[in-house]
Amino acid sequence: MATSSVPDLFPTLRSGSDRTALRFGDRTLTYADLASLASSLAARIAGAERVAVWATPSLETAVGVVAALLAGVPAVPLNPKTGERELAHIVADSAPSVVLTAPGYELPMALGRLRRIDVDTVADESPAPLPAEPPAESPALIVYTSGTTGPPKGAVLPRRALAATLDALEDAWGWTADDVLVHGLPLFHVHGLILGILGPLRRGGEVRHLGRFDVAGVTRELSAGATMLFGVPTMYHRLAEALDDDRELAKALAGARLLVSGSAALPLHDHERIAAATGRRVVERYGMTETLMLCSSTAASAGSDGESRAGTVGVPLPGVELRLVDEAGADITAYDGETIGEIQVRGPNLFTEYLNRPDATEAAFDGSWFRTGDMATRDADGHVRIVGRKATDLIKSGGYKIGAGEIENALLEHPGVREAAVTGEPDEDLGERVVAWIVATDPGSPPSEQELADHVAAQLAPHKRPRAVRLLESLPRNDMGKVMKRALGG
Ligand code: MCA
Ligand code: AMP
Repeated sequence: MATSSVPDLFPTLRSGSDRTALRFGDRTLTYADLASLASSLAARIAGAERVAVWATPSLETAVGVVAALLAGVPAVPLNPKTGERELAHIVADSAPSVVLTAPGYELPMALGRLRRIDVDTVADESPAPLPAEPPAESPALIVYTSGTTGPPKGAVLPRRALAATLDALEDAWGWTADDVLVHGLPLFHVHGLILGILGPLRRGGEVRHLGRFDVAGVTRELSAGATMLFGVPTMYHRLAEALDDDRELAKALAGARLLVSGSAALPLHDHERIAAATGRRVVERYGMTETLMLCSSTAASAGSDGESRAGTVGVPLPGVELRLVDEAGADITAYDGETIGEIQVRGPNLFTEYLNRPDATEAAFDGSWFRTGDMATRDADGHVRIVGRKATDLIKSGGYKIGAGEIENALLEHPGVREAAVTGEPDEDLGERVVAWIVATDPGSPPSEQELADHVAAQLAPHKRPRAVRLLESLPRNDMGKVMKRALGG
């Protein structure tokens, strides 16, 4: 066994335990299997500068990411639905030399020059030894996230940030090796990958991934021993909608130890419907790609006798320093539930930089404090209530962050578009939906809504496509020529 001077990110991997670690459909791996598979793969990719992971919701993605983490090679998870232009950007920016994928996928041209490794999920008879734990500050993952303008930026997340955030959640949620997590989140973002896969593995517990989210899958797994559910508000909204006529679902949710929502605000109405039908309060937590998890309500608030604090995201997690700052840059000291300021944070959970973007990294910080761009108040007992965002140019749809600027740029490349502005509009299911305001090159024959939606889906990603296109003769602009999005309802 290799010795290491740094505590292991996944201590249970060294134990050779035959407990189940991962379950995807009817395929499972024990900790011993996972250690064997991931250490063999780690040996194959050792020394690579970075690896891309074709992050389908599969066992192979989980094994590939764990292998990269064992090898100390930063992994770049890729959304398999990413369109041409966005994928080309991510690959050029992160410059991986290898791509890990489940077998059987035809990978897009943008990945054609990389060495392809099909991830094996049949455990080796004579596995390679587990490598020594890499340094805590070394980069573990590079996760791409949208800003208000320009293409997505790669947030470089060191190992210590992963460990810090997962251990803070252990405290807040009483998360143990006995927990069995069920989720159907995608595996190319922090929520589904770091919390949903690496979280259970760090605790030595089990994760069951549904492949894709559906109400029946949640019911089945929570009725068969799963103890926790992670989801975005759209998923809880769909569960709340189904609860009226689904007693099995109500029973399954009532039996869960913890139902956790995050990535966007869970509307009060859905909180209340779930509490009324199940006696369980959804625990809301707040985080960001760059900062990992920042705030959460505690497990104690989840039971039927738990105090109702719906509408807040709880209190800062252990190790997280949080302050509210007013427009003039001054610290807000009031805990009055009224005074609004920007949330700024620091702590061991933070990213180190945006890859290749020292300018953007510098702009993101106020001294040592990271500017989240989220606006909030604080109650007398420290509960944080998010009331909005500083930028109108960020849209959260179904838990995905979408920058208005990247969609505008893609739309402007379409020959039928002369001017474009993108806003978010309330949507009952997705929280917000993308709306495109277009001035056509030829107003007599504008491009169709479908054509523009397909264009954006092909260039960026299907979830970034406009859900509505509105034609205008001109965009409302101020004296400086800047589009007045508020006049468009954005
Ligand atoms: C899917 N579609 C969407 C979205 N999702 N359109 C807008 N917004 C979306 N969020 C599109 C698909 O491209 C597809 O279009 C059509 O809707 C139906 O696709 P389907 O796969 O059936 O979608 P769905 O099942 O209805 O998806 C809804 C979903 C999904 C399950 C809620 O959006 C989802 O998994 N969201 C999770 C996002 C997430 O993990 N965020 C974490 C990042 P077409 O037919 O044209 O292809 S935030 C984060 O990590 C921070 C740290 C945090 O705090 O958690
Ligand atoms: P992302 O950059 O995709 O990781 O998204 C991070 C953003 O999601 C945060 O800055 C918040 O605006 C939002 N967010 C995450 N969790 C919550 C929550 N529980 N309530 C409200 N907003 C949230």
